[in-house]
Amino acid sequence: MKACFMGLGYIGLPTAIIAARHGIDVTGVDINSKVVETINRGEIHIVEPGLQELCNEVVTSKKLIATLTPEESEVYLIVVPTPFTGDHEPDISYVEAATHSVIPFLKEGDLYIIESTSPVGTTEKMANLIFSNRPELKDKLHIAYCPERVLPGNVIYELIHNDRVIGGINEASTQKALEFYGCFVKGELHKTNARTAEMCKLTENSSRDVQIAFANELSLICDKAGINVWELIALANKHPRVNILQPGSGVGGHCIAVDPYFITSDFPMESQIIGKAREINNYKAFWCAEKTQNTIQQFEIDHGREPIVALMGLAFKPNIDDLRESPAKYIATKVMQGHNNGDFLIVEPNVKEHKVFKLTHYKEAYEKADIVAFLVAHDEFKELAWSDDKIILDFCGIFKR
Ligand code: SAJ
Repeated sequence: MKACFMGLGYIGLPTAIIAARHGIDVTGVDINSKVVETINRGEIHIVEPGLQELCNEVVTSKKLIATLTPEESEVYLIVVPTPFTGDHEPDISYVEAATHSVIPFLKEGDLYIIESTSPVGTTEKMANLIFSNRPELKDKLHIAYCPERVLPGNVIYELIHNDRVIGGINEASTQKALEFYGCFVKGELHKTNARTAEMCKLTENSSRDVQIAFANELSLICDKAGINVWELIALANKHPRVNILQPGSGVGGHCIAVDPYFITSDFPMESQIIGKAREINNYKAFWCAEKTQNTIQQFEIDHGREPIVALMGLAFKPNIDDLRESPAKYIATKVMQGHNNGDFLIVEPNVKEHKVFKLTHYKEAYEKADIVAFLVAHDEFKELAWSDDKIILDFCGIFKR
């Protein structure tokens, strides 16, 4: 079987590699020539444990070949980004562009799958685009939507073992896509229609966003009420049917902080909780920045000098090097505005160098600082001992005090 993967990013590349390892002849297409060259050397341009070795293996055996343009195949997968515009409207132009470029290659019996997170109705829209360009293929193609749900850092395992939701534009399409994923997925494959599969992906990430917003809202209430939110949540979670997540410095990354907008932009009146959760999680980062700034001002009043401030963590979540859409990075930038760079010790143990932030080792920063703001709950930070001599702003539960 020949498959053409459009997009070799955080999801497209690992999926292409796993498919190739399971005997499929994969053409991997990316618009970035550097990405194509890197992969064809058997190397990878993303950080994902274990992937480098597998890439080298499938490139050496010629099961995966990266190119800049698609090639005739039996299966076409669209795995490109779907960002949002400044108004929080989904931007499906990459999906459209990738679809346009495979249209000339499509033939009777082929399977076209979208994996990119997409607003409800995108698969039907792309089907119409294909058939308006190739009317002779109407009812002769299989078209389906199948979202990925892997967690960065554990992608290889989850790609194979997670259950998948597969929704075709008709029963035959669903069945054909199911057979394709059956080649390399060991998790269960659940059949539905394309619209439900699209909404399912948006629902999963919105559900997590809403649950985190609940924890973040509690943290704001507890701060005012003089209650330790970590103790409160641990106690509430002793109830057999309560399972509250952890508050933090906001919600980041390219998925949970983005996908809910794909619902709120199409269903603004109906998506009240989903919309409010986005606001709360965004506000939490703003609140952490303000709290840090106020603490700095108070220190100056109390001590008649500027404090040394340690900002602990820049990544969008614990124990990764990914700074995309990171609330910690936003907080650091906002807090440092109008200040001398030298007053701040910026820490990110998972990154060696940063072009904007001068990084300091976490132990040195913690030791030297008058004020310490924990922005990300990296494992390293949990080894530090509580110090009564410092002002500690524990936004993500390092000491849970
Ligand atoms: N966070 C909290 N408190 C928590 C849990 C998370 O503040 O209790 C924050 C994190 O610090 C981070 C953000 O939420 O800023 C998102 O992190 P995450 O670990 O919840 O999720 P992602 O963005 O790495 O991956 C999610 C996953 N989706 C769900 O768990 C429903 C993953 O399975 C998806 O494949 C991925 O989005 C995606 O690509 O859509």
